[in-house]
Amino acid sequence: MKESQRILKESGFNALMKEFSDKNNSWKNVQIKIALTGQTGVGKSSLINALRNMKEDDVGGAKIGCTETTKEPTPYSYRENENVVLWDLPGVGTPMFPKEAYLEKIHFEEYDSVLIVSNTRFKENDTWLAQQISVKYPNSNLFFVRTKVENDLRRYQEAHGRILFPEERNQLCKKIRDDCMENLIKENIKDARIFLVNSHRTNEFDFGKLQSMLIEKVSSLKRDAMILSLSSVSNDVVAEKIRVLEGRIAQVSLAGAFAAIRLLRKLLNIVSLEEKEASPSKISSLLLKRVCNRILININILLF
Ligand SMILES: Nc1nc2c(ncn2[C@@H]2O[C@H](COP(=O)(O)OP(=O)(O)OP(=O)(O)O)[C@@H](O)[C@H]2O)c(=O)[nH]1
Ligand SMILES: [Mg+2]
Repeated sequence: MKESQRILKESGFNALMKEFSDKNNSWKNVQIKIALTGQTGVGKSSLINALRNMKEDDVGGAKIGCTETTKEPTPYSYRENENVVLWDLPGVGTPMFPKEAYLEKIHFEEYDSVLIVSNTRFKENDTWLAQQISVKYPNSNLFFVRTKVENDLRRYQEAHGRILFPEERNQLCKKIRDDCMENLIKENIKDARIFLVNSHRTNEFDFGKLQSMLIEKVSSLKRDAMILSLSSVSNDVVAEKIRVLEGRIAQVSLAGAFAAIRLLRKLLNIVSLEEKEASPSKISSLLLKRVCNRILININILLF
């Protein structure tokens, strides 16, 4: 508050409004890079579209397909903030990105988080990459995403000729997660964070948890930037978004209050001029003056 008064006194109203605006928009300038890598066809691009709450055909949507589609690292920014970027990376061992050159070509130290994506248990190339990242970039936030989980459930249902009970469904998910975990532990990757998703339905399985985890792993300013950039596809994100926006109310109200004071003062000047002229509108001017003064007093009590 004192800072606001100082700026107002020293630099004027417009400078103060600019200060409010800069503070409120600072999150837009924070850069966040998230990498998605994995073998061809596992669903990297589909996951990117799901995280951005977009479809393939939307403007800027990632192309998906049955043939190898992601051949070059491709950035996809969030609609709400172009500084939060999901990078669609070709998998390890693709023709242009052989294993030997993979780490040289993709600079993992530049990313805030890395998602290794697979539609089955994690295979040799995935575990090799996870080991390399853990050793060479121990501060990186590594996540494992297991896609197309609903296919496993469907296959199970078909085999049993009936719909699964919710408990059976949960058990099957646990089995898939445990199976992935065991496989990673065998390759000496401990405490892996595994998320099961269906990129076509973001309200199922661990999609919301994945978003929350991505948010949690970035620093606090980046966290706000990311929350405000995310489309509200899950309840977890909606709750986070409300929390950040509530924190901004004070800032925005303060800007509004200063603007209101300025407006009321202008109005009072006009009213005072009218009073002097003894025009027919004098009575309404006096009334208006009283109202303006009362509002000004109230705002001043609130502010100072
Ligand atoms: N059922 C189901 N299908 C999915 C899911 N994710 C992706 N797919 C399908 O899997 C196929 C490949 O998806 P992409 O997103 O193009 O896979 P990718 O990893 O980007 O593939 P490349 O670009 O070739 O490396 C498409 O037909 C998608 O519709 C999912 O969660 N569930
Ligand atoms: Mg792709």
